[in-house]
Amino acid sequence: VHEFWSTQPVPKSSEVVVADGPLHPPLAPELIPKVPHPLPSGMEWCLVDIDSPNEMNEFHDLLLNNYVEDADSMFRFNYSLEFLRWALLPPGFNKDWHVGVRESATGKLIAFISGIPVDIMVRDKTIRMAEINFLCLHKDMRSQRMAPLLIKEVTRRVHLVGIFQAVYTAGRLLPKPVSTCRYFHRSLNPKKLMDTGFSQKLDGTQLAKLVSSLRLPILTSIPGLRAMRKGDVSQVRKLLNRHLKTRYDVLPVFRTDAEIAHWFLPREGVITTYVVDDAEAPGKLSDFISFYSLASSVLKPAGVARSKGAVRKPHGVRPQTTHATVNAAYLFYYGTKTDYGVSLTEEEKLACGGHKKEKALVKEKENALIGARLTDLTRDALILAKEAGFDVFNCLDMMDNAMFTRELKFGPGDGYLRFYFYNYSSRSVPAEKIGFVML
Ligand code: JJ1
Repeated sequence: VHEFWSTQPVPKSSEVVVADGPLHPPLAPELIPKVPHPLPSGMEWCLVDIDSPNEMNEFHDLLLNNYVEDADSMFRFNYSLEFLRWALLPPGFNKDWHVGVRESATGKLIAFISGIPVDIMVRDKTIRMAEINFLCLHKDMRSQRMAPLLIKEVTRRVHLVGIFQAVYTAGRLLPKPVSTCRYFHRSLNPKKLMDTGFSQKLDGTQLAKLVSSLRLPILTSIPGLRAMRKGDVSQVRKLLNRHLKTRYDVLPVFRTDAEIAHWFLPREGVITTYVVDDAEAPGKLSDFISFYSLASSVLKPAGVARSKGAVRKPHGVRPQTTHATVNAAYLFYYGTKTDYGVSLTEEEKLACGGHKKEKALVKEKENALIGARLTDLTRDALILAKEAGFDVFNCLDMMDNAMFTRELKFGPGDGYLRFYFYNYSSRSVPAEKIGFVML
């Protein structure tokens, strides 16, 4: 069934993985081709220079018209130029991993795939990987078996620097996910979401009820909450690495302050990070939370062409096309010290009567504290996102997110995100143990 994936080092869909490890060992250098895989005639490989405004415009355009859509083709991701620079130029990036394909005759950019380096921990092992993203083929080039060529070419370039594992996500089901996460959405602008078809149509009374049930406080509630700045970088690194390592089974390792500065220092229209600067110990951070900005274009619904003579759907079922985009904030990473030093009272220990039960009770107390804290942090993030003009706040059911989605009135979406490894077979990981966010 999978003409391409059945030739690749990934587990078969039918396979139940019982132990973790690479599917093949590192390749000897002489086995890695030194020149690109051939392309069909009329096409050629290129690099997309992320520092070139012209080339970035071409790349941005390719994504704007051809990148990921929802299942009903009502919305398409609309990554901004500044966002793409942020995503593709982290410390240690490799320009050879910003791979494009051009049409020889016209020079037009018709396909793209990228990688960035990342250290991923899978349970107790840390593995240098390529994080593969932004695979995009022009709509006119679909079903020409081009995606396998792009994947093989970026793989070759990753192999050349001695990296033999990769991580990637897709909405689609491929062989074989290490984890499946579901999207959750928290409406901040219910009227606009309804008008664009992002959420269910309601009549006036229902909408009024919904608006009132979704009302948020005007002001954030956590004392000492403020935007992150340069001086916070090294504390955020420790807070984040510790949170990820103690809570999850799949997580990135942030090795340097430069990486934290890159991924978390606020960039307008791209990434927002707030820290909690403890009033009792000024300068000592207790928590942080971050979200990134990713709009989706509202696509013209089929059969609702606005040209003259178009067949009009009856009023009421026709989504209004007055909004060009839905502005979404996506929850990125967070960290909290809230669970430090949870201990049992003497009574609780006595009632436990066993080391195992004591540990379970400590975990339970930690979870209750963390859940309450993350609820407060995320509620404040919702308030900040609404204030900043976002229409919806999105997250997945990964990390500890299920601890607050219900109380904060997130609802499940119709999209899923599956996590995959290349050349690493891993036992499956439940969504709440995934601690790695892909853009
Ligand atoms: O955004 C998504 N779904 C929306 C819109 C659905 C439109 C009809 N298909 C959705 N809306 C319901 C919102 C409602 C708000 C109030 C609370 C209850 C819910 O469900 C979905 C995610 O749910 N997005 C996509 O499908 C986009 C693609 C996702 C896969 C991404 C793959 C990335 C690969 C590269 O790394």
